[in-house]
Amino acid sequence: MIFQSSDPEPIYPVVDIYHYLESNPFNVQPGKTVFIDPITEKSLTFGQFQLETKHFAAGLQDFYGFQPKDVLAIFSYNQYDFGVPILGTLCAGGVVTTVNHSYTLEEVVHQLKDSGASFMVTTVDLLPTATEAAKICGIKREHIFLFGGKDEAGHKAYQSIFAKRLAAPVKIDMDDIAYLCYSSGTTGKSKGVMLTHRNITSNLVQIMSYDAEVIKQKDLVILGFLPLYHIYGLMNCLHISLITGTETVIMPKFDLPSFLQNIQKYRVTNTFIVPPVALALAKHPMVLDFDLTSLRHLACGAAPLPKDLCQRIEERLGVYCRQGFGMTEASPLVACLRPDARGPDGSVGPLVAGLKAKIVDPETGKELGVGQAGEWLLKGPNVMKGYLNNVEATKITIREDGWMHTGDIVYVDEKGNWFVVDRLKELIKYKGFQIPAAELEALLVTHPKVLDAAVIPAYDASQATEIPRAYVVIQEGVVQNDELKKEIMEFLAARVAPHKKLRGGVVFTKEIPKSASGKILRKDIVKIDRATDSS
Ligand code: 4UU
Repeated sequence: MIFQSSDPEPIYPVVDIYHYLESNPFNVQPGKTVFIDPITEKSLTFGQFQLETKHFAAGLQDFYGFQPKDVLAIFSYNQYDFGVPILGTLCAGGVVTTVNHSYTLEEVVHQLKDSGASFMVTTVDLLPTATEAAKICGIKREHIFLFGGKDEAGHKAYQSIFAKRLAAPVKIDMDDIAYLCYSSGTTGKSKGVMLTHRNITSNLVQIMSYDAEVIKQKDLVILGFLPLYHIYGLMNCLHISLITGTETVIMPKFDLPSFLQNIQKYRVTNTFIVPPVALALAKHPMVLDFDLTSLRHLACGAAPLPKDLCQRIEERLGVYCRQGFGMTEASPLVACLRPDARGPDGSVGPLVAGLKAKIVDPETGKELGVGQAGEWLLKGPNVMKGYLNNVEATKITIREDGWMHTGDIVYVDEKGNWFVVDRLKELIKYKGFQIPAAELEALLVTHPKVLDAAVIPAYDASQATEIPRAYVVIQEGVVQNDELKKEIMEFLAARVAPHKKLRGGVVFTKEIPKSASGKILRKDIVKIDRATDSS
């Protein structure tokens, strides 16, 4: 049985991302502010944004020989002008890969190498990691530019390479890659998700078609604190802002007091949150110290939202918080509750228009119907082209029949509202950030005292988030005590970005259960863990 939205199939753009975004708001309101830095109060209007992207694109071409399909990496925390080098690169026919700014050297190297990046924009404080990684990956020193507006430490600000001329249009095919966002998908290490111009522009139209009621309101202000390197922030706090002409306040990173202060100061109407922020809005006493009456629209996604939180937020703030479901591989929005109609508690809402879905039994592949839980399969113009340089992983995820396997277990009710009940894939989500279990396992077994390891999601209700917990088999004769647990946690912490730390702790075990083919039987460990977890 194939499920789809009851809304008509949207009319998709047939122009590349840059020209699609440019076709709408820039020319209409060139003087309107689009991005604001709440700390320095620096801002960009649409007109400035449009000019700067084109000067940057021309600078890349004229002074650095930038060619279509060249890859530029953005390795930075949020900046109010984050979008300039990104859209500039797309305008020049290039590809953008966005790198998590908290990554370790090894993690950055993995992404730069894998994506084939030959240019980078970063910040002064990230330069030690950026330059070291660039050296290892063969990226020229002079190809590393800076955010912050100043030439520093021998590197040019990206504004310093602006050409006098504006870039001329480059021929771009709709199926050319625009973004390489990294995701672990259903299994293994993080992989380059190839998102094309068609994927992104289609999802923009899909989002806008169900959110038409919201977009019509011309006086909106978005607060963007989600990391812009991740597809959730990249789409909602950058592309949507540009296409809808919405003023957007870009926070460098999240902290609760600044978040609340910014809503009050800028009379923010819309913000996109993750479950731990929903928890704070529902329960934290500090929330009541601020005037949040400007808020009209709250959307929450990236990880499961505990059921009662939306109701508590509405009781407290008078704002309906609707849940959405996205994934990098779907560019990203798959389903979301409507702004104008209440969905059932705990649901991620109906599918976006133009996206088809099936539910299949993960064991037998048999198609299931309404009310039956199984793996969510998707097909539509927003589904990725595949994983870069990884035919195997692509084949496992997008099967021959064209259906993409999400690795999520869901069911749908008779009204077309979807519910996520479990995750089949290895992925663990800490506050919405991806933690590939296989990556941590591979590192753990390099510890001299660890024989074998499996990492599973535990849950921390006090923060409304999953946390990774390691089950480890220790070498014979080694004393197993709290000291050793600490040693293993510190060993891992020194090798991964902070969000991947073993916050769920270490559990000693005699054996890691595995299938005949050697696959870790994670579900069996999770079952034991849930039965014994007293935390
Ligand atoms: C249970 O998390 C994202 C994208 C999130 C997003 C984007 C645009 C949310 C709303 C929006 O408007 O992408 P990834 O690739 O980091 O992680 C994808 C995985 C999913 O497969 C699922 O396992 O994150 C999990 N996930 C959720 N799980 C995402 N949203 C939800 C959710 N409930 N609401």
